[in-house]
Amino acid sequence: MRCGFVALIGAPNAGKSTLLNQMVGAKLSIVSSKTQTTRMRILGIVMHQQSQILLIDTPGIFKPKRRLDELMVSNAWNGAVDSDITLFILDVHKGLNEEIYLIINKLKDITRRIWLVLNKIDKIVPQKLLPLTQQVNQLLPIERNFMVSAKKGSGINDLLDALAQDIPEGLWLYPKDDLTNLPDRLLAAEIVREQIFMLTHEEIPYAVTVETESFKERKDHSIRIDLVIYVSKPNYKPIIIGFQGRKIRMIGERSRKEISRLLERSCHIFITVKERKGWDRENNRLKAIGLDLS
Ligand SMILES: Nc1nc2c(ncn2[C@@H]2O[C@H](COP(=O)(O)OP(=O)(O)OP(=O)(O)O)[C@@H](O)[C@H]2O)c(=O)[nH]1
Ligand SMILES: [Mg+2]
Repeated sequence: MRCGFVALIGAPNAGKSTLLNQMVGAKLSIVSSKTQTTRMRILGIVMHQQSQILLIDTPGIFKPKRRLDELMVSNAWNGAVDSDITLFILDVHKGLNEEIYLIINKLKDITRRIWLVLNKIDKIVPQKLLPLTQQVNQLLPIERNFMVSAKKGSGINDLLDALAQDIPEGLWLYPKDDLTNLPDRLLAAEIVREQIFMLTHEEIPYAVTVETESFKERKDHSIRIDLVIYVSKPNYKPIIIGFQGRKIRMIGERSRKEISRLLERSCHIFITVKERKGWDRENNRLKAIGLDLS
């Protein structure tokens, strides 16, 4: 029996959450085409052979500007420090840039076992992969190299086989059928936040947080979930609500379908939008989205 923590570290948008979902086989971590989608650490549990692989998806590493950003980045690095193996996820289409060099330099200090995962290989010609692998290997003590397409699912099984064989021996920490330790109320709020990332633009997704206010099972076993979307400025409220409430209805309807699928239950979703200036500096709001403030 083996059990170990494996952190997914990389730049924003590298495909970490897509990779976690693909490895777990369930949509646990939200994904969008925008950067800085993931805000907290998400645990995904994979049973592979006789191993329990505990994957930690982390926020992308970027230059923090506000307190929320700083906490996102420190939560990501803590994920790497706590892990047995760190997967360094690199978007091959973007290649190396200043942002990546900063991550590489910090990864060196963490002195953990680092595996390189070149992602989005479906987007470039195969001839470019080897030079990129060599470049990164010259800069970091990489133990193993993998080439995957998290979106298409290619290369994932090889990565899982290798992790299953290499994580430390030990008892499983979670029941073998569990997929995550995240409470359903947090997963529900994240799915609503994902819809906001998909349906709004520019600064709006970053000015928003979502919390579940109540989560109740009804007599017919369906679930009623009341959520609140906090926006940092009053003029963002009508944008989220949309003309005649169309946007918020769309957010609610799409979220309902996703949450029902994830929880395998029929769900009823009620969303309120509230202005809350400075929510991104409030400890309680930051804790509510799963960030570790210490
Ligand atoms: N073509 C292609 N697109 C991918 C692949 N993996 C991820 N993507 C896309 O890349 C974008 C970002 O994916 P995410 O999984 O949200 O990236 P992330 O690294 O978790 O991003 P942050 O949470 O912001 O740090 C999404 O539009 C994905 O669909 C891949 O293998 N191939
Ligand atoms: Mg992510």
